[in-house]
Amino acid sequence: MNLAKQLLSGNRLALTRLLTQVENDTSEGRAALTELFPHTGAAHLIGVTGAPGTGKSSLVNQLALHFRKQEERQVAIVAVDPSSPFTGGAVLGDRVRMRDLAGDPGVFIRSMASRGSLGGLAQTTAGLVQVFDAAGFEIILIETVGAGQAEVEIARLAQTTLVIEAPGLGDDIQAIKAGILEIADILVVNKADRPGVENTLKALRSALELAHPVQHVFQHHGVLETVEAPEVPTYNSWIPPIQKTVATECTGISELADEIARHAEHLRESGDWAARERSRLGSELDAMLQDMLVTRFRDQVSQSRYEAVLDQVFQRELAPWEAVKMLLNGRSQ
Ligand SMILES: Nc1nc2c(ncn2[C@@H]2O[C@H](COP(=O)(O)OP(=O)(O)OP(=O)(O)O)[C@@H](O)[C@H]2O)c(=O)[nH]1
Ligand SMILES: [Mg+2]
Repeated sequence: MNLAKQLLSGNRLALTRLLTQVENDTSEGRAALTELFPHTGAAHLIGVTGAPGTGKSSLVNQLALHFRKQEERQVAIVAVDPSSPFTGGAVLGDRVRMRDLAGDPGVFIRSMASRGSLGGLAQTTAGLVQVFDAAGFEIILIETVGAGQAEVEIARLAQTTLVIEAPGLGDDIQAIKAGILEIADILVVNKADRPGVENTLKALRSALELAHPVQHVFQHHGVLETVEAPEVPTYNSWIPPIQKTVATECTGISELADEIARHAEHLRESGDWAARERSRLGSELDAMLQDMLVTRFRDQVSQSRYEAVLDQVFQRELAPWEAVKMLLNGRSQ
């Protein structure tokens, strides 16, 4: 029996081995992903991102415990270790902190060292997630650090993305960079036991106001109850809620889990679940097509011919558009 079949029959050793194959992008790994693909699509993927040290791993740990104990769901955790040298020790730290979950066969934790290109990282993460999904894990938590391009790409994988903030990262949340609110479905202010929580909340609320119609946010967060109903239809809009937590004391965790469930329900009711899935698969296909076409093209055009054409462009004898046309037409020569 091949690894994919073993995995589908519930073999945990096959799971570990397959994850390694996929991480190393071996041909066996690719073949297995192809075989497993029809068995994917059932899991709820939850991305967890935020600045270093905001408590992402602690939160992921608590959420996993919650989903295990309160909802008896199978939980997988993919911790994508950042390429950042500052948090180099995080994986080990994470493992230690994850010990609450050790020995529970309903939880599987995989830390992934990031190596290679950013695009490769997103692709590898997607592969690991597919393996977990096919293996029957209902909840897949994906932890990434920061809000760079790689995190945004990885967040696109998830149906629900949590952005974690914590007080004391700077006077007024220098951590809220452009783009991070765009990927947030739920904002979490962790370390709510620390001084400065109110400032963090305030900064987040005003950032949200900029991103969404003012009345919505005020109404949603109950700051102003008497604001007139907005003209904009609300049935399809989601305002990211802000949830306070203390991961080290398990405060706010079940409320956070409720918000996650509410978001999943919203996605399903509004049709966004399917729309996101389709658009994500579309970008995956596009990326693969581009890869394949470039590889195929490179296989067919010799380096010397390519250099010769580039020379002509450099000498201004050929415009780039003409050059591309020539190279493409020359493929069959
Ligand atoms: N006071 C307080 N400390 C917390 C809380 N949550 C996490 N911490 C502590 O903050 C530190 C960092 O927590 P992690 O969970 O490793 O944070 P992280 O965001 O995963 O860190 P990186 O993966 O390195 O970016 C640890 O010492 C935690 O014990 C909290 O709610 N309150
Ligand atoms: Mg961490």
